[in-house]
Amino acid sequence: MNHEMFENFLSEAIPERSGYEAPVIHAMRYSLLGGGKRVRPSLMIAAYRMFEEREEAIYPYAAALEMIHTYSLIHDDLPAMDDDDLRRGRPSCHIAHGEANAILAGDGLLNQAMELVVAAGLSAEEPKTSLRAARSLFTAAGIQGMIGGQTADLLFEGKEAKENDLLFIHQKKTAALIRTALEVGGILGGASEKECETLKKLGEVIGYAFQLQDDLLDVFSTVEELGKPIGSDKKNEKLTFLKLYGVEQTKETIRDLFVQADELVSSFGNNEELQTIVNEMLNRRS
Ligand code: GRG
Repeated sequence: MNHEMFENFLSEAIPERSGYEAPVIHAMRYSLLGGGKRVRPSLMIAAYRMFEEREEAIYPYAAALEMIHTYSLIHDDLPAMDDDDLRRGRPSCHIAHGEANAILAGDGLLNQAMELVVAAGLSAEEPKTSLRAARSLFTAAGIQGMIGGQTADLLFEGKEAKENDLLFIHQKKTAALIRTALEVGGILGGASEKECETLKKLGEVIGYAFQLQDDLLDVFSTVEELGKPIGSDKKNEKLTFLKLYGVEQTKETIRDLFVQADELVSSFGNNEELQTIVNEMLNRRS
């Protein structure tokens, strides 16, 4: 992915305004443009580029996904949820812009994501393909995906639970957006049904690994490296794989998932960009 072009696209998708809506726009831009690894757009674009050369066509979808992800981080940091003061190396949105603006900024980002995807569909040559991509994206973000997972995550705070409960939370809260990133890249690139299924499976595998790493980083990383508070899971009595199974098993499971991911990526030709991103993700330190 061309990072500079994508950052420009994101910035232009939410231009600064000086009118009455300025406070919410400042808050949206503050969170969206203030750092972030851009893992999900990178995955979407890399999946797309296995089938299509020019990446700009998929920017509206990649930007929409990053907006949805950013809104979830803003809302997750609110006092009513995880109550975290630091995000992407800076004060969380509600600390910098106030709680009301942070709620609105999250809502605004979700809405802007919809506007981008609808506009892209209207000018597409094959609107049905755009609708399939839109359905994947918004289902992943909704009650069957990220919102459902976040609800379960809150439900299990401080509670005993089984592996299946944990799997539900990880698949929905974290893996759903990663899975749709790859699926949308495949759908819009023109991948076959079978290839889309493989991409979805890959998304589940790396989404799970990504969450297990997040558990480890929350304990063993530093605030400087992560750009967000460490020990947040313990503070909120979160149910995590690490808590259930310990460090060694968590690391071993990540290694197993890595092998599975490698096999799935290798089933595609022209997969260098995707391979690089998956490797970077699975070796991440922040
Ligand atoms: C509030 C609807 C709603 C959902 C919140 C994002 C989320 C769901 C919770 C945040 C806590 C958490 C551990 C989520 C798992 C997903 C995850 C690892 C998010 C962080 O993603 P990165 O590392 O962040 O890609 P950057 O800042 O690099 O974009």
